[in-house]
Amino acid sequence: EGAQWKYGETGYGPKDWKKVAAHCSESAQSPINIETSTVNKDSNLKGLRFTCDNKNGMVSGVLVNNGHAPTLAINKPQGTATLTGGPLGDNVYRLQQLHFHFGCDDDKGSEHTVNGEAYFGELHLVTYNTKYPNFATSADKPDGLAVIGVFLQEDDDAGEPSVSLRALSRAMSMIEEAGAHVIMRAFLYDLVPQLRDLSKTSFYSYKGSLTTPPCYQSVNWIVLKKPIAAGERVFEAMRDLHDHEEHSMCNNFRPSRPLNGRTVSEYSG
Ligand code: 1SD
Ligand code: ZN
Repeated sequence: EGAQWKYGETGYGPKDWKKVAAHCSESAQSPINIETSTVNKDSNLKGLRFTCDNKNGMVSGVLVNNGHAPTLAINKPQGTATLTGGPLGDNVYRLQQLHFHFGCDDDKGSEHTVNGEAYFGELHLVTYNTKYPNFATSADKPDGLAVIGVFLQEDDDAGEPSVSLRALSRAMSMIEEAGAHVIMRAFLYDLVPQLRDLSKTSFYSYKGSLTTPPCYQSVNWIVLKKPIAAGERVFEAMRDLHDHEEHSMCNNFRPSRPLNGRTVSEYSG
């Protein structure tokens, strides 16, 4: 077995991920800092379409502590969602899983930053291109994945946390140890209200990578401008999660990678 990658400065932290996965040192990596003054306001860019199989965007699956992030692996036969349009053109992407990155402190935790500012956390909705047979075969293809990133902000500014986010954070108390899992469901339209009408939602998009090893450069990133509300209890539940070394999982974000000439486009909904 190879070395276990991790977050932080010691051991196989982000600076050493290239020793674990060579792709991590390539030039179109994620996350990035989004400088709003230099984004390409692309008037030809169309809105996205997000369609859920079930009413209210109900999904069910297994919430897993994989040691890196609390991840809801969606049981797709019971209903999932598709994403198309915008920078994805006619390709149809299917939702595979969602997971959270978050900070130990309230002033950092998101992977993407905007004008150098981090949010407390970032939700990732991971979708794969249905022109490939499944997630695993699409994960290393240049057009293989699309990930919707949604910032988490403290409730004072953004409202109350959703019922679904509170339910997810309560379920996290049942999976504090790495390897633990619990079956649960969530309502995507409640978790991220913008998903109800994604075609009217403003976002940034660019071509990048998985933010964790193996760092494949296969991701069409779609970062929503408007955050969702979280709260102190949500943050605390996340911070009680443990990694493989039984440390707190918090600060499970990769520092920004250089843009290296890539274009970030902006869609204003
Ligand atoms: O960090 C996740 C990783 O856990 C896994 O879910 C991967 C997809 O195989 O995606 C990355 S990320 O780029 O969505 N952060
Ligand atoms: Zn992620």
